[in-house]
Amino acid sequence: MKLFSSATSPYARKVRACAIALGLDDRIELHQASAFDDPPALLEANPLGKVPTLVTEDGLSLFDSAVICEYLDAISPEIPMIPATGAARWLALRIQAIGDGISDASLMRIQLKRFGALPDDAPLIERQKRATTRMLDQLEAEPPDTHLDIGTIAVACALGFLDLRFASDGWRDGRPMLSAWFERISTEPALERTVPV
Ligand SMILES: N[C@@H](CCC(=O)N[C@@H](CS)C(=O)NCC(=O)O)C(=O)O
Repeated sequence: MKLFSSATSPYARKVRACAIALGLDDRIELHQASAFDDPPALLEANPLGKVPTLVTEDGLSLFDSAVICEYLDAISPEIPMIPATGAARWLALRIQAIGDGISDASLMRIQLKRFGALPDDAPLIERQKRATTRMLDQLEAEPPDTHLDIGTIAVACALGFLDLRFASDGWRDGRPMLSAWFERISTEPALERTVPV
């Protein structure tokens, strides 16, 4: 399988971490792609021009990160990252949406600033920041489980992205429970091996 990925994308990290946890990483060939450069091979696989994009061994291209993780889960004999049924499934998917939502808001902040040339206090940027703050506060009140699944991976990748791009926001400040959760989950090999640089 071929995975179009970038070293800093929290969504690509989510897929790579899932692949490691599912014992599939040695079947994946990583193709580093800078999405905004519109590399032709990426556009051919995914006209939306986004990473992550996976091309399966059958030549099917899959995106976005949630769909790719679901595919990897389906072809792996390991314990699933997405529980098949019941309350555990909806909880894991809900936590995934929380992690991806924080990543979406963070990415939007970057793009509005970089491409929209907006100042840090522009209303749309402030809105993304407020959404992130509220969700981080909710996670502090109710930290996720400490086992690895699609939800905990997504939240860990989102927090890692905050460390990379918004370290000065100090997301750990006043959030000891979430900080401790993050320290603990970050020792999982799937996350340790995919830390963004
Ligand atoms: N919802 C998508 C988001 C993917 C995404 O936005 N990736 C960014 C890189 S972090 C990208 O490729 N951006 C290029 C663009 O928006 O044109 C997913 O979960 O895979």
